[in-house]
Amino acid sequence: MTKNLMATVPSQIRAVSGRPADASTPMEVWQGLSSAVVDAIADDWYATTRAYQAGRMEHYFSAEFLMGRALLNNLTNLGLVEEAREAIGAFGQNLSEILEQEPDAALGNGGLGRLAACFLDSCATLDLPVTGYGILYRYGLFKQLFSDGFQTEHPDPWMEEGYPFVIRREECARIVRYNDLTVRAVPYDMPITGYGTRNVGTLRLWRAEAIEEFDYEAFNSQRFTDAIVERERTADISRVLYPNDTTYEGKVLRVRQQYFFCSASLQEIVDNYIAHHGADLSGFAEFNSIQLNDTHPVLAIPELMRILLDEHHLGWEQAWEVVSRTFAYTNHTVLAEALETWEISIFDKLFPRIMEIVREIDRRFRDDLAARGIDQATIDYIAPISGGRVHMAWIACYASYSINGVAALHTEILKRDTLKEWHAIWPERFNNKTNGVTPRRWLRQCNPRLSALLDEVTGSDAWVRDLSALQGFDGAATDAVLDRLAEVKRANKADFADWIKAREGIEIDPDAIFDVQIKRLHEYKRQLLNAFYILDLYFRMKDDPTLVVPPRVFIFGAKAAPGYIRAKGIIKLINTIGELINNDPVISKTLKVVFVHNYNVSPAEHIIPAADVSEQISMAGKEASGTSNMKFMMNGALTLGTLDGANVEILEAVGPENAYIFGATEDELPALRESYDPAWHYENVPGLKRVLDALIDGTLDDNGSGWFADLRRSIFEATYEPADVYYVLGDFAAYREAKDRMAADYADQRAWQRRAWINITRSGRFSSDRTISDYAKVWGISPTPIA
Ligand code: DL6
Repeated sequence: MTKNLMATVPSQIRAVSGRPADASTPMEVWQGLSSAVVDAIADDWYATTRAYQAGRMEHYFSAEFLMGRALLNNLTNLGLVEEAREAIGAFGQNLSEILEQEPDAALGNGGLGRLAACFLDSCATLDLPVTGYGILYRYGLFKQLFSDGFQTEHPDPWMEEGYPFVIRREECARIVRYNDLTVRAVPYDMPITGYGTRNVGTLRLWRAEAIEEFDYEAFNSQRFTDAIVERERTADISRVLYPNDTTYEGKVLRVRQQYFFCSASLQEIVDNYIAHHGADLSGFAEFNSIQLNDTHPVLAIPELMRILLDEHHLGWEQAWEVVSRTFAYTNHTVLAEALETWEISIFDKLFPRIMEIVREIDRRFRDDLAARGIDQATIDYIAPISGGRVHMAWIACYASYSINGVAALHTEILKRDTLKEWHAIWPERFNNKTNGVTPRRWLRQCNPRLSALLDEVTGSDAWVRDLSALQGFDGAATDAVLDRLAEVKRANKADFADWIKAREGIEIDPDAIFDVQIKRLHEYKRQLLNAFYILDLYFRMKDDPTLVVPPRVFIFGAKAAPGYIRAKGIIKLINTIGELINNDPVISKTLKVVFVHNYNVSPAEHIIPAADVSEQISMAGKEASGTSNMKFMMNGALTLGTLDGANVEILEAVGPENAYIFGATEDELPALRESYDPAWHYENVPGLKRVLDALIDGTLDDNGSGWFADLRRSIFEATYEPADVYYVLGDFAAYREAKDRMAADYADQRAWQRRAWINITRSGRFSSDRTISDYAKVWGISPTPIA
């Protein structure tokens, strides 16, 4: 393979650019090198596909795959980084620069989509027969810029310049039929390499195309608009991730998207079953299982029923038996969006036959539950159809043989609360699968210095495939190793400071504490609590110039949903606090605030290896799991967090002396809330009055938007939610104490490094290899190595 790459890179570049490699642009070199990688794995990819198709397979259905960049990930997995460096160095190019040419494949929003990407990496590494199915969105998640500190959104045409890591499979195209439209679903396959294996898995992404390129007759008759209208209506289906669904038409488009990839994928899976196991579909579930990544792919349930009933003529009971042994469902949030529902009229409009099947599922469900003695109110609440809407989560719970949450606490909340009616009837379906992240991308690839240290200390790279092996090296933290660890972090921070200077124009001190909160902007994640702390610290320093404050850089990265005004208000607030602090000639010597614009997978790869502190401060009970908490831990940052999601398990793994945990717990909150009065906290908790008043007294300028006053109102006034619904003021004192203590502790660098080391060595259970090995038991699949 090595020889291959060296030999093929120049010709692949020539094929892309039409010029010799040394006269090609960096983008062309990226494309040529990427094509050479795909070429190098092509035979193994084909062999893996063949091997998997013959046996039992898992199919991972997800509306999101937040893949990030592919080239370095593949080179890392294949052990080809040095060869690639050499191959392009031969004509004067620099690998790091070439890698920066690659756009992020931002085909997801956040945690759920990135989790799907980590899972594919683990499946490939573990030789597991798993294929991902989703949509090839033409535009990834919007590009975020700041204008006067306000988020602005811009299109992200990520593959417009050509993207060698997807291969169009024209011969595998399918037809997807709606009542009002028939489209072609054309698959684009992305190879998924694993570490230390020849197996290459597949992510199959469908693109919607018109059956005919355009209406030639209309075009010839000078009706140019008519000629292209149908084509554009079809292209809309795979144009954007999560179209704005505040309008009815937007909702119709979302449902169309969901059906689109479910239908195309199922057609292929059924055809593959027939090709290998014959036309009797009653045995389908022996060879196939489908994981529903949240409710977005739940339409696959009635669609598989339709295929079995109408195209393969199984009886209802027989078809339902197959379906209910095929699907497994993961819930990713306890927030309202977990319970996705759609107006019946949308289903009637798009696919009356699917709606007919859903009605029949609903009728039988009601009979089934009544026969089990369930009361009518419960039946009405959890029925697939109620209140004129189709309830996707309820269909998923009814049809799935397995239902899981994504961290222990989250699964308990599902059983006790969100899905309690289901748990009461089918407790055996429920299980927990705590999330994990791939140590290939999130340590090996993004932190080569720490990787090299781990190789050295452990004596090999075996930890890359078995992260739990690091635990045996808890005691290896000699002074010499801790010195090296400190050097690694210092060098990563210096690199990061350069990157920030170039990207955001802000100078930061690599010796300051890098305190990081990177995640989607949502009120429950409480970026506002962090902002209040920073502002309070600023006021404390202004009031008392003798106050000893360790130098700190507060780093944020977050996109807010375009229609989520309050979240956008929090972004504006953080940027405004940043302006105030970064421009203060005295305070800016000690504090800096950096909001990394357009936060995505590749910025995370720069940020995480440089972090000292991992902010995981959601209100307890609201963050299903979190995964950045795991990435930080693996890279030696200490968690400052609430007992929420997977933080609970991180704390269990590292022990209380190696993390900073604060705030109300999930079981304390209901009682605390009963007597909770934000106004009391405002008056009595040190620091809060000044901070909250700064939102309206002219200290901070929101450019006349009124957004800061709205944030303040959300704290004091109950509207459709209770005042301060996420308990920001309630947890402020505990947060301030923990964060101040943490900053003071940082001064003892040796003790800090020792705790960082424990975080790294105990991160094994947060590898997605562990998560996927757990899922593999539910899926009933086993490793299928090709060599
Ligand atoms: O399970 C992946 C990820 C969790 O780590 C986060 O805690 C959770 O917020 C996120 N959930 C979503 C919501 N999706 N829906 N629907 O992204 O999932």
